Amino acid sequence: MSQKAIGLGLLWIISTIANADYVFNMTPGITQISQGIHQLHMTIFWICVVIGAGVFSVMFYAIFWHRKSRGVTAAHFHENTTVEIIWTLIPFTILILMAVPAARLLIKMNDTKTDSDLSIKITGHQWYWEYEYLGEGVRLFSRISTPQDQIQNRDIKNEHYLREVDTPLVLPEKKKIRFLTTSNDVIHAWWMPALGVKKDAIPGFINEAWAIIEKTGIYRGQCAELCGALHGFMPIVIDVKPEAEYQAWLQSQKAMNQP
Ligand SMILES: [Cu+2]
Repeated sequence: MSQKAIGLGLLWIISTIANADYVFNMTPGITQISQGIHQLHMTIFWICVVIGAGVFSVMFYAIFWHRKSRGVTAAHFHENTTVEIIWTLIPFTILILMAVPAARLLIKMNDTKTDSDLSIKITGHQWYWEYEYLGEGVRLFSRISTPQDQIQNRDIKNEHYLREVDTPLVLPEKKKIRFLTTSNDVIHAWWMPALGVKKDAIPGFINEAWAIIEKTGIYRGQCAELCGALHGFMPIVIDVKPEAEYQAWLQSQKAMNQP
């Protein structure tokens, strides 16, 4: 083996190790629904892999094995009913098998009506978010907090560049939270990948989504509908707290709002 080949091999090994954390897949998230979406995504991905491998194997076998230089001549049959029935029934069965778990999950995702513990009204504005804790008299305005110097390349960008806000949406852990999204101007979309929630916020309409969050922590999302010049500058941050801490925070907010 030449020195160059060894060098390239070493370079490949080093770059592979360096990129070990570089993943392409979706994350499972922190709710049963987001994990369900992830599972469904993986199941359907593997079904596609098996179909792809099967179809390409047969295709390449046919191309190489039955090539002209081997003296193979084409068969002369047309309209074989048995084959046609088989190649209709197999995809049909696969589609039904995929549709059943997908429909089940969709129905679950849309069940915003039963037993919700609290409702948050989310209003999109050009270009910030407004959160109202319905029935609690608490309202927050959440704007991007990345300094202009970083955006204008005059300063070094921090870890959560463009994904940080002044006031995060505070949510309780293990409670059924109903989100009602709407907008004050143009169409926005409230997208929080960790919750498996992505809902359009449309002026004059109210869309619904829900989540029971299983894990405390800070999670980040973005506006996912092109909504004007600063569309990329209206991030979403949620701060998920244990129930008791959330209640204490809510009471402090209520106290602040009192005249
Ligand atoms: Cu927007």
